[in-house]
Amino acid sequence: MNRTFIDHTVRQCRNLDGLWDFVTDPEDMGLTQEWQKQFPANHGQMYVPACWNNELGLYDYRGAAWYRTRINVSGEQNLQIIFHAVQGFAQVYWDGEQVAGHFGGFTPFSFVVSHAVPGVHELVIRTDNRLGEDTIPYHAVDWFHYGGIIRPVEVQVLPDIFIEGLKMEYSQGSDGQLETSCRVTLRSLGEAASVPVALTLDGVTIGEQTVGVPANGTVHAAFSHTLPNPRLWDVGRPELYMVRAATPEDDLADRIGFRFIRAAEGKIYLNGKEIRFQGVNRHEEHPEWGFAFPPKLMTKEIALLKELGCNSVRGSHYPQSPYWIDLLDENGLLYWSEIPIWGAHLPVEATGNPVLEERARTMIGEMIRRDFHHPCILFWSVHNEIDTRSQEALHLSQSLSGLVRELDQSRLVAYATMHPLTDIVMGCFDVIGINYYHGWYNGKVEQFADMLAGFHKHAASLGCADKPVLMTEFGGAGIYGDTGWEPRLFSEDYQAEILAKALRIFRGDPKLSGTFIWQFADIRGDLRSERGFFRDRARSFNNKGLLNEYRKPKLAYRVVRDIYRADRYPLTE
Ligand code: ADA
Repeated sequence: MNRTFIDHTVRQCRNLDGLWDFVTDPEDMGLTQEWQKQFPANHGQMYVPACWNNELGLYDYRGAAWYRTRINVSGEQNLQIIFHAVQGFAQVYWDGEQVAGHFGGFTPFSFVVSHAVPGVHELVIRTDNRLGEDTIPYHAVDWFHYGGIIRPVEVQVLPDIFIEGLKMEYSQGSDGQLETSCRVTLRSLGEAASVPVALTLDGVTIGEQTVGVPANGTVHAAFSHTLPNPRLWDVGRPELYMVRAATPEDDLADRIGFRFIRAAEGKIYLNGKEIRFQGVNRHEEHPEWGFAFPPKLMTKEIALLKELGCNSVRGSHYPQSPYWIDLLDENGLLYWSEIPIWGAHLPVEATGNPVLEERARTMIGEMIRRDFHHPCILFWSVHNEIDTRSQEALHLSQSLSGLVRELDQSRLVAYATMHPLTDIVMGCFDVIGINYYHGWYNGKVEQFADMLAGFHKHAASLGCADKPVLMTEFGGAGIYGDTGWEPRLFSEDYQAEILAKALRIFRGDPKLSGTFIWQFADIRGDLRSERGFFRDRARSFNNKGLLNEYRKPKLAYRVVRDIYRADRYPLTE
């Protein structure tokens, strides 16, 4: 399942889940030997979607790997093949010819085969999950960098005139109604033609027009509609609508929620009501599935978040599954979405690399295009812990925040800094996130009060006192099961103590709009650092989860639950 709802009822779609032919290419011979034309006979098999690292013998394989499957086309057909996410740099071949390429691991890409002839066709993909100086993320990153086709590959049969896209925007009318405008993009794979297009909202027709589509071209059709008495989406009140475009031969549906976000005077308002965030950071990772995270476990995680008393989640640090974000929409939980510029070990000169900037701009475009209609997403965040004291970071922040504002004026532009007292980029953003680990990496947890006082002073000196600020990361490690009578480093007791003391300070600061604890669950990771204060990744995991990697609660989960559920922030229920 790619979504929690059906996005096509007319168009034929199916996922190519299952065993594909598979072979690693550690010597990088496949391109010169043209494996796309002559797949190695000694290949094995790999499940799609999956991470190859979860298979025997491939745990820490980083490099190129090749996949092959076959698609039987019965009659002449137009096909669209969608890769919902492939880790790394991917090159795609159809019957031996390259038809697509994509960089990055968490956003979809696709290609169309126009008028495929009947018979068996070969789909081959080469992907390389190595990270380097100008990859996103940079090669030093604090999670286990899996490889593979981590989300479904989908085949769709298209008519000659098909619906390529749907984008609905909306604004508040003078007396509570909504003014909606929807752009439907149609594309022709053959002759020019005129097609009738109907647009519905929850099954009610809100627009009909006949649209002329040029031969082998695309056209945008605009629909506007006033929606009286809209049911606004809100925390704990997941009011959702299905918007659907249809022609006699095709259809495309997406789900939308209507709500209004505003940042002003240091606060964040949702539908005019101040929101204070009670959140956690969530990696979409599990030791047995890697990044190929099973939908069943996502539903359990929603339950664990609501049990914890959360009203929000930060998707650290990359675009997460559409299915997951659908669940957040359906449960009235707020969401912070970001691209994976993980900057704690990113050198300043790499921050200024134009290749990195261009790749980041592409990823931002793909993230926003894919997730534009999700009401739960309030923030688009463009980088995490780059050196925001540098001119390079300022240039990158201006470029990326500017792009987000071009693409989407309905959400807040954010970032997370680990230099709150010396940051020079905060003026580019609507919301400031602070990642700081007093009580773990440095100092005592009580020092958070001074850090915040210093930050507010620094923000005011930059003319940014009116920008809302969130603690987007803080915490410490607790090894699951390590409990005792004294709060030792790495004990569950000490982890719980840090969080209880930090939350008391943060929730007492009226200038803070909320907290995202680092982190929801333990994740694999073996980032090393020579810096004395850096706590190593015991057992090759990042152990700062409130839950262990199998989603079993530590003492910290119970302590945070008592705090998050005690106050009457707008909770989900
Ligand atoms: C940083 C980073 C996280 C994680 C965390 C930690 O804040 O953003 O991804 O690495 O530190 O555990 O140290």
